[in-house]
Amino acid sequence: MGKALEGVRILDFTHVQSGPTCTQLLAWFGADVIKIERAGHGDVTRDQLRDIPDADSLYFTMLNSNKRSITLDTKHPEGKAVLERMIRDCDVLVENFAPGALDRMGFTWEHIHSLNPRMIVASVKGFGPGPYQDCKVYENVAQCVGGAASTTGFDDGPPMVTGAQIGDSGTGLHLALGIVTALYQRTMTGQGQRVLAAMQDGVLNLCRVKLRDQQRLERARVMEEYPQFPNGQFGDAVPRAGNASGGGQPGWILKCQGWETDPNAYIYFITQAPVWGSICKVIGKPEWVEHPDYATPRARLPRLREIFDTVEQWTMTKSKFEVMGILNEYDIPCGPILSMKEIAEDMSLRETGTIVEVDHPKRGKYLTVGNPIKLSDSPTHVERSPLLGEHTDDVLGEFGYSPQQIAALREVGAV
Ligand code: CAO
Repeated sequence: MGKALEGVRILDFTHVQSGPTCTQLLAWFGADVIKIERAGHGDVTRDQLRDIPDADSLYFTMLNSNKRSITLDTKHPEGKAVLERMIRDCDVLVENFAPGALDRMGFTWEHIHSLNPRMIVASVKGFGPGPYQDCKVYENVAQCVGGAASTTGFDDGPPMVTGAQIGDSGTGLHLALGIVTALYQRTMTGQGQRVLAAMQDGVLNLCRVKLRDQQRLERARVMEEYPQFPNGQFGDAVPRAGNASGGGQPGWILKCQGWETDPNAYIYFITQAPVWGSICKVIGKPEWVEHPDYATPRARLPRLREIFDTVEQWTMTKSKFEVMGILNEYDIPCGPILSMKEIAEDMSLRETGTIVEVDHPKRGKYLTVGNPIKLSDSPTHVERSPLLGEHTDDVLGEFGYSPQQIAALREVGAV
């Protein structure tokens, strides 16, 4: 079976996390992703957070599957010439350098476009055009400036960042969508274009429910589904909502059996309106079904604390998986808090290819997250990440360089 992006050639100048997430996805969909790295160093994550001496880190290997690696000094005159030749023959250039770095290398949009008018140039930057456009940005900076940190955590605590890499991997996803969209438009226009995914914008896109709430707060001064209602104070900005749900169905994290010693013995419980009767039955409160203080979602809003405390008295008598089993029988939405250990050992995720075991010549076997997007006619086979410069000779050969010419480029330090 073929792959969706077969025939698309990508020059991958990405490093760290945001850009590599994007190009890894494109590689999984069948694009030929050629990662261009600095000789001797490569992507800085190759040796960050290393768990095995001298072997590429999990940080790197889990973000660079299915790519080929070449080393090229793009500041060397002969390296520039190689890059120009590659640009003429590729479809997309992806980069997440600090602002201006590609221009400083001499590869402005105008120059790239003149070499290959069909080329799409895709960039991750911290901010879009404006006062902060020149700033370097990492994951947690993006979470802070995109509205995630101010709205995450508990009301009586400081702003908090989340473990989900919404700034980096989230922006990589946005960029990948921009690239395939530009490829689609190119089929009609024949022209490449620039694609920009700013990390602040990507995080804000994922936080749009909080911008919704900002406007609701300005109009109503309170938000009844927030834990601050009815007892706490609302200020003039969206407060941190603890574990309250971001939607219209109230939810909270509740203790389960073993919570005293197991930090993950908890379950997310949602009091979804259509199954309120079942919830009352399961937790042993049949009188709440008709009681005017509890019967409707509106009546329940000022009593959510009491309701969740009561549900918790029931969840604490069972393990989180027992609770889930019972609630599923009644179609009551819930989610056990799974530890990374439990996820890593979950065989159903292995069967779907969401978690994959890969073999690597230097590190041996390791687990990685496979393609979370499943296409019925474009299967993903996750392959290990490349060693630094592993494919330099092969790739340069494909772009017309003879072994002698490659040796000469190596001699002068261009590759
Ligand atoms: N040959 C020659 N030079 C190369 C090269 C190559 N193959 N690859 C990279 N370089 C050079 C760049 O041209 C740049 O040189 P100048 O500073 O002289 O222009 C230099 O390497 C460093 O690149 P950088 O500025 O991108 O790297 P940094 O470590 O200083 O900054 C980061 C890292 C992530 C903060 C910055 O790249 C950035 O803000 N990127 C955009 C936002 C982003 O993606 N952030 C997410 C990172 S993951 O949390």
